[in-house]
Order: sequence, then structure tokens, then C-alpha cells
Amino acid sequence: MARVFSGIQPSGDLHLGNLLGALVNWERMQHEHDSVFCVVDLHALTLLQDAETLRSQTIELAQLLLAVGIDPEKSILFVQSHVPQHPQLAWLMECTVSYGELSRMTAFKDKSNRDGTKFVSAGLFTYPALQAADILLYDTDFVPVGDDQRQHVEITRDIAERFNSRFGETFVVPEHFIPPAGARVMDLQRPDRKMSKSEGESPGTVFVLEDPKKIEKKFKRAVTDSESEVRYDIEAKPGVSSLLDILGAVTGEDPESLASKYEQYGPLKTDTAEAVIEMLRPIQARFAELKEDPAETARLLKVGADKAEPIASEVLARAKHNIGLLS
Ligand code: AQP
Repeated sequence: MARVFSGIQPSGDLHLGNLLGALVNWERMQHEHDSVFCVVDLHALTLLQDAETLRSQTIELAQLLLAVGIDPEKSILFVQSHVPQHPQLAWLMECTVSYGELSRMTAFKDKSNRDGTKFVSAGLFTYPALQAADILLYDTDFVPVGDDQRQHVEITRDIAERFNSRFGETFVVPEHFIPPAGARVMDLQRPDRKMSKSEGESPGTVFVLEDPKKIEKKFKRAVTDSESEVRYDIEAKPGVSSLLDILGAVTGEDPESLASKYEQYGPLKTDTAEAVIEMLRPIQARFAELKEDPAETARLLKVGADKAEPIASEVLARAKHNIGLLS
């Protein structure tokens, strides 16, 4: 059976982009594949975090993954820092990737140039090497991610191929799985930018745990344009196209055919808000139950780490042997 691996950072509140771009596919794929999912807390450290907030966000994110339907009986669900093989393999990856390759990563350029950034950590620069380690440690075939992660999966493939050609067959070379709809959910106020959780509270981001009334308001105020025609045209009408993309991803319908059903922006906004609220309703209800028992979530994560570690440890041993380290 093919193996699937993906991770998500506990770096802020989960938003609609995370859900449509990644998590709904994790949930789907776990029924057909051997699946490994990870809350990548070490990645969150690339930007400065408050210790208590990081701890509570890690548990909360795991509870959200469970609420979305990740089933710990079907998938391995764990926290990255509980499996020490991740940072260990990351060093081998850092020595296999070049400075030039890391310099070309758009995520690094974006985050290091953000307004107000005073401190750019070395980890922010090298984290694609840690991400490559995360993926390669599980002999992963497919990585379900949003479109923004395409470049990181590409660099992982390059690292795996380089390592294999230098030191002999060691790693499975993974492929990304990017969904046909919802792969890049845009900010409702700035449709040229993807929704992002490290931006914090923002009128353009719809959070999975947000109050339905607030969600409705955010969609009502979504930026469109001065025309009134509903048409799917990402270049000329990014705001309207983004709403059609969201509605398409939630309903499973094609955004272009959805466009033909609307003559005005108002009803499109109302229907999109309603579809999103309905999709989130059961997730919010399940999360409220899980939130009552953080100790149980922590227990499930430990069980997950105990299942992940033997797989990771075998692959790490293979890599260490092939590169010439003493066992
Ligand atoms: N807007 C999005 N549309 C579709 N998919 C998205 N993903 C993220 N944003 C969108 C996918 O969600 C998964 C988890 O990614 P992440 O933990 O990096 O989430 P994030 O929101 O991208 O986090 P940050 O900390 O805010 O990072 P930046 O600032 O880079 O956006 C991934 O599969 C991702 O593709």
C-alpha cells in the first residue's frame, strides 16, 4: 500500500486554506493509504513563539485534526518533536542541499521580508532540509499539500535523488498530491495573497473555529471589483474567482459552471458563506468535545509517536549507514 505523509505547523489558528488545501485530503486519503500525519512543532520555532502558546496550540491543532476526521486507528498521528529522528536526519539533509537551493525558496524570501520582521533565524533558512527529513523518514510515496508547498516537495525530491545517486538507493522519491480545487485559498481582503495562519487575526482569513456570524460578515465584506459580472477569471477578477474556488472546493462543483449560476456578487457571497459554515459546523462541534479532554489527546499523540519512531529509526539507520557513519 502506498504511504502518505504530511505535516502542519502549530503556528496560529487553523484556517479555511489549511482545511481545503490539505486536511480534507488527509482525511480522504487515510482510507486508501498507509497514512502518517504530523504536527510539526519544530517548524513553528523558525519564527519566535511564546512557549505556553506553542504548547497549547500544538494540542489544539491535534484536536482539530481529530475533529476533521483524522482517525488515530487508521493513521499515525504524532508531534514532530516526539520523534528525535526528524532533527537527526535533518542534519544529513542540510549537508545534501546547497545554499543556493535554499536561497531560492520563496517561503524564506516572503517570511524574512515581512513587515516588522526584526530577527530572521537560521532555522527559517534551513527548514526545507528538516521538511525533507520529515517526508523521507517514512518512505513516503505521496505528500498531500496545498499549492504553496509545491516548491518544498520539489526540493525534497532533489535532495532524495542527490543522496541516492551519491550514496546508493536510500530514500523513496516522493510525489506531491495537490488537490484540483482549494489548492490555494486566497485572502478575502487581498486576493493576490494566500490565506495564512501566521498573519494572525485578519478580516481576510476565515478560521475553522470562527463564529458563523463573523464568517458571514467576512464573506460579505470580501473584496471583489467594480464590475458586477460573475465570471471565473483569476487574472482579471481575482476576488470573484477566489469566492468561486472556495464554493467549488466545498461543494465539489466546478468553479466555472458555478459562475454561470450567479448574476450578482451578493448571492455568491451569501451562498459561499453558508456552504463554508455548514462544512465547519460538525468540525466545530467535535472540537468542542475533544477540547474537554486534553490529556486524552496527549495520550493519543504519544501512541502515534510510538508507532512512528520504529519506521523513522529504520530509515535513519539506512541513511547513516549509506553516508558512512559508524553504527
Ligand atoms: N491558503 C492556502 N490554501 C491552500 N492550502 C494552504 N495551506 C496553507 N495555506 C493554504 C496548506 O496547509 C498545510 C499546512 O501548512 P502550514 O502549516 O505551512 O500553514 P500556513 O497557513 O501556510 O502556515 P504559516 O505558518 O502561516 O505559513 P505561511 O506564512 O507560509 O503561510 C500545507 O499543506 C499548506 O500547503
